[in-house]
Amino acid sequence: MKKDSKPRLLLALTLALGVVISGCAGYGTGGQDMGDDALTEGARAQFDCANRNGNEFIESAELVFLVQCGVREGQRCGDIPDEMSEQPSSREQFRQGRRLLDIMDLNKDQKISKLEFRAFCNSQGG
Ligand SMILES: [Ca+2]
Ligand SMILES: [Ca+2]
Repeated sequence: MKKDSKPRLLLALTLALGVVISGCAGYGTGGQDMGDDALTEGARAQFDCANRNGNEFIESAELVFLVQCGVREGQRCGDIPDEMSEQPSSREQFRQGRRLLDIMDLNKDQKISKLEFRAFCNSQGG
């Protein structure tokens, strides 16, 4: 459920990268998530919550999850709602998601990286 398609090239790349990374960072959780250090615990939880396919980005298809995971314009990062019951309508979630992409997507590649998410969280004061 994690990795999708594009097997070989990606695998080769990952392996090559892994060699480089394990060379200079022989510690940590052994995950592929470099850059996690950049996020506070709560913000990271929200990022992971929305990042359904487990890659390094929140893509446009995942924007509604970002909203469902409690990310709001003008609110501090880190609060995942306990219940999903008090969610805006799906149309509203979609609208807010697009708005969040607008705000966060600094390099305009239509997806939100962890760094962009961190920048957003910092600007929200948390
Ligand atoms: Ca993703
Ligand atoms: Ca981006």
